[in-house]
Amino acid sequence: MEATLGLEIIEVVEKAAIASARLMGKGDKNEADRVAVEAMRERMNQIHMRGRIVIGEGERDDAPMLYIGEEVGICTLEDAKSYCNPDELIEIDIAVDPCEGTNLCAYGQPGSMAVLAISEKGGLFAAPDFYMNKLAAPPAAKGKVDIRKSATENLKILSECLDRAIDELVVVVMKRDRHNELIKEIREAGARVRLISDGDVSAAISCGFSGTNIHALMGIGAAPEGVISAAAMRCLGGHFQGQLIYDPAIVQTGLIGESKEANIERLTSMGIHDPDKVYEAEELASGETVLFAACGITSGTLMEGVRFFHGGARTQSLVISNQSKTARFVDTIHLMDSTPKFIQLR
Ligand code: VTB
Repeated sequence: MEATLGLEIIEVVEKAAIASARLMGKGDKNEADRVAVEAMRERMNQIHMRGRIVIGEGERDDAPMLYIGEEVGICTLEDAKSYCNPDELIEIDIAVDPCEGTNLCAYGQPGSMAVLAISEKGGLFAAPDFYMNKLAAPPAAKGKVDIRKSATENLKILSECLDRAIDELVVVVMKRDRHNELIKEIREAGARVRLISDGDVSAAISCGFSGTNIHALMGIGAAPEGVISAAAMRCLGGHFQGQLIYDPAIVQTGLIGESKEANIERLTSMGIHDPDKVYEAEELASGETVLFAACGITSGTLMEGVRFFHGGARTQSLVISNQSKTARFVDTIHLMDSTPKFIQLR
């Protein structure tokens, strides 16, 4: 899968990032998202693959493109057998977030990116559109920290695993009222908190790399993006756990339906019989082959954002594979004018 898709998926996230970046700072998050979706889908449909969106822009009725269940790729066409080779006809599942951190992009803030994860059919958990409590930590703490433990306990474990004092640790938390207690606890335990307004995928994955000065992500974000983060963290050998949040009182938004009971019913109808289950990275991204790709829209901890120049743009992407055990940072210059231009190296 990596051999056939590796390079192509870089272009998929690059195209989405460039499209969104043109709207960076324009204050319109819906438009920044819409153009990313369109660009991502267009490039995906040029790939010789048989893909199905398992995490996307929502259900078919409210998302016209990259909706859950949409088939993408040339080999999904009826006569595909005549021009796609057997490898390309293998069904694959795709999780996408064409503009993760739409607000960040719309307001020119750091950390938005175009992102996707791919696995063989059934290899990615089709997370419902709920919230998820998340815990991400570096590989050294994998399996040692635990989302069922308190933040205080986890920080002690983290400090031992990373051989640092607690006050040398940085925990990323999204700035939301629902996290007020958590933030207080982390500070009281002695660690430092980096509050972000949006974009917990980038924060989770940053825990997988040393040198980012991010040692944990804690708190509640969206569940579908949790699967994408888990895919990357599984490849990187980092720690990632997620637990669905279905009680509207906990997230303090009406976005997940009016009552806890109705939400449990919805989860049951989707085949989730233990709504309190703690999912490990290996369960959220269980496939034998897992590929992750991201491209910076605005600059963040891991990647530079899109930089436009006269006649082109420069992007930085990250492709992670559990098969080749690689994390590749790809620096690309896109020449969009018909007349080639002098390329500036740095
Ligand atoms: C967003 C977004 C995050 O979670 O905030 C969302 O920025 C859900 O939280 O990156 P709210 O509804 O409170 O905004 C993420 O999308 C991803 O988990």
